[in-house]
Amino acid sequence: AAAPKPLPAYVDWKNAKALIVHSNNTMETKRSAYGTSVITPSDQLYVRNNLPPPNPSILDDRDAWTVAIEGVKNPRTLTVGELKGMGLETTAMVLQCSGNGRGYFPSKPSGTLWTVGAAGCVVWSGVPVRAVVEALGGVAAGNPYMTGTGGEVLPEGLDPKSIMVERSVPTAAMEDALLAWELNGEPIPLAHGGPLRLIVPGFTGVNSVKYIKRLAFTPKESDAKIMASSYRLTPPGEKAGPDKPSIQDMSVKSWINSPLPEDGTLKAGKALIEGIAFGGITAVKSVEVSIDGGKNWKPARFIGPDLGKYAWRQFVAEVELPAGTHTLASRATDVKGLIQPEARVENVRGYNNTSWSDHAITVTVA
Ligand code: MSS
Repeated sequence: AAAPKPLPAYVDWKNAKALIVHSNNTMETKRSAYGTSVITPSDQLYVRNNLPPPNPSILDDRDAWTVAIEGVKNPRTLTVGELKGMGLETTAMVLQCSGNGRGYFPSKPSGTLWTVGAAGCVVWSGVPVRAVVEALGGVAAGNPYMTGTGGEVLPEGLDPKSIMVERSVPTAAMEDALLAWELNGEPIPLAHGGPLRLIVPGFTGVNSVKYIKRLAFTPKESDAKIMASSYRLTPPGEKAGPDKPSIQDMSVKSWINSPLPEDGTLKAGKALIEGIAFGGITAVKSVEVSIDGGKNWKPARFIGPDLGKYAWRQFVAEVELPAGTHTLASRATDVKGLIQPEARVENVRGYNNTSWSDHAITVTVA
């Protein structure tokens, strides 16, 4: 087998043993590394950059970083130092790439073939966007979108719209959104968007724009490629474009982290099935497990603290495993009663895979 790729320099502080390095800009957490203590340590958290990260010197004076707030009654450019005096909130949430689970699409869509690891449950601290907006007189009329622009310096000679990271979400999402400077108790590392990141809880990762330079309330969605045609739920054979649904809020999902096939042959008898479950834009209510590929289900029990509706819950279920080969699956339900589906929704780029069947695992017991 080929030697694992080494960690790129900007993430040399990460735990290499817990990560699968796909490329310089894409690394996922190993399924076996999630543990059972709810929070994903920053050094095990996945990384996904559409562009190479900015020069680390942007962290030299974090409080001096500026963000332009537009589309409010009194637009202003604010420093991180000023934002720190405007309000404070801490939110635990699932950060998950839109393409997490893409590796289970038989069509092998273009893009990173993540399995479960482009996701983590992390804690952000920052100022609520609604507090900033209120201080600047409120959203100016006629702006149904909140548009965040990343601070990467774009390579010359290319159409900026074709590469810039700029995403629009409904203005209503500002209610729970943060302009964050802290991740899991530390200043946000460069890889995760420091010095300042827009956090949109309940939405897929791409909507939480790193190195945010501009937060604008706008009459239209951004026409940058990453908004207009990328991250769209495009049915097979059709062409991506603004008419297709944008990948935004997440829905109910779960998966098992233990036991795993790489644990080798298990001993027949009592076994504990462990995993994680989350609701996405709503809270998760319950989760069930199956040891026969989804024919029969039994309830699992949540363990650990409940960190709010945007966080994931970890679960455990005690089962009896007879000798043989078993397909273990988990299936979550959210507070609205939506059940994690058996099948993925087929789409060209392999987004939003919540299929319990795709995430099932097969173990051998003797
Ligand atoms: N931001 C910016 N500025 N840039 C880039 O590239 N990416 C995205 C987000 N944000 C970006 C941003 C994505 S796409 C994702 S996922 C996320 O981010 C990730 O995160 P981390 O921290 O993990 O790396 Mo898919 O949906």
